[in-house]
Amino acid sequence: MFQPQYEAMPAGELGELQLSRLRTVLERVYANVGHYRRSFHEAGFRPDQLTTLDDLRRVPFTVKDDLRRGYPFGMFAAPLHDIVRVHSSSGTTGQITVVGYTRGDIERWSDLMARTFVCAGATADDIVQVTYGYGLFTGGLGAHYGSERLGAMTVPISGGNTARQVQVLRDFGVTVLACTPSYALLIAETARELGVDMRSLPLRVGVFGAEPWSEAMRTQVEGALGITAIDIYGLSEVMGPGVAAECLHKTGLHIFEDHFLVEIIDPDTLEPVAEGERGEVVFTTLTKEGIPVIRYRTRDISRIIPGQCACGRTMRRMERVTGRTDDMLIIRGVNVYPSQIEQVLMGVPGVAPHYQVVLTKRRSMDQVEVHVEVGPDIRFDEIRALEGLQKTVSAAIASALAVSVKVKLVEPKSIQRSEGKAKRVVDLRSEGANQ
Ligand code: DLL
Repeated sequence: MFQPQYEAMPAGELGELQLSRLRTVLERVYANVGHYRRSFHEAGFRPDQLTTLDDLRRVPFTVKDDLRRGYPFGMFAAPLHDIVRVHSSSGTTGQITVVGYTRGDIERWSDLMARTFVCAGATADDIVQVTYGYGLFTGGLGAHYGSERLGAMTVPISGGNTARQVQVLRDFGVTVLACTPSYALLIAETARELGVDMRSLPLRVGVFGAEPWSEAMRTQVEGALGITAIDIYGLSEVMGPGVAAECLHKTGLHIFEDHFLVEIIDPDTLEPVAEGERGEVVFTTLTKEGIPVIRYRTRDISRIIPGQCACGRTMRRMERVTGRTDDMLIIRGVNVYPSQIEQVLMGVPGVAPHYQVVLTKRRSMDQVEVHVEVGPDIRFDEIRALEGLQKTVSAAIASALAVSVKVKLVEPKSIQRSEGKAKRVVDLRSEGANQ
């Protein structure tokens, strides 16, 4: 553990720490952020009325639109003079939102990312290749500061130029790779083409996150690179990476609860779900100064895994995030996440782990088509083999997800590879695809 005094804190002590930190952060936003002052007033709540953690339920939720309305700096709780860094969310679902960090925030973030690396088994003796993008995205610099805080040799290569990534992995004897899981697959594919046997290199661990990925994808990447792949989670509004991470037991992601208070709610009723049930993850930051968020609705779906982890960390674990409420497809009444489709595809021999879910509209009805690449062993001109494979994929999806979708096999390499977050859903419903 990197900070055992916190990571293995008894639950009672953790609760006390959270309560005192919660009071401080509520006072901070009440005093400094117009949005919170107004929303607390409307709810008839004052920070000095907080006596238990449950009292937080009297405070309204914060949503992405609240942050957008404050664009760029309106939600900051510290004077701009004290802000030493800004990042922003990726903006894939609308206008970007800006987050600001004080010097203290950067310190704590570095610690939490060092914790993340230690969760993955990394030490100061490791060589860490940071392939998350550097820039406004939190992945690159977040991982960079954490790796340096750990004392590891840090290679700040950022994303892109995949052949160069392979060369550096090999020549520098890199032992830890930090990137998105989909980019890890592209690195594996590129290494194969370059004749580099990744499995014979010193690379040992992957610290992968920033997008949903399935357990089957983990097996693929681990096999292709000859590593242990660890899932790490975070979001820029809450801090960036370093909010939760798997340890080597790989039984859920430890939430760093001394800094983030977690709630799981039913996204329709907004009430807490029963313990261990799945729902939308809501975070309150307990120690951030630049832009604390109170009851922030992430739109990510997960659940708290009951029980203790064998690693000795007492921080509770969340299940891997299967998807976001806004990525959820409703196919003839059945809720489906792209990552569930991924899980099925990866279990079918003959298809490659590259896919996209394409949405179109026909006579005002939504159509869902899964495009998946055939693997290198299947000849694309063998009609019969393709027909058989298509039937197998369709049947596997129908049996696993209880809904049938149209499957289209596409040629190897025809699905665009990503150097960051993969685009799994292509929505053509409002384009010329309407028929
Ligand atoms: O993706 C921060 C990050 C960087 C996390 C590097 C991990 C590693 P955003 O760009 O704001 O921040 O996107 C946050 O990405 O709400 C989830 O929907 C998704 N996400 C992040 N990590 C995971 C994960 C970064 N391990 C959004 N599994 C979040 C599934 C993830 N989804």
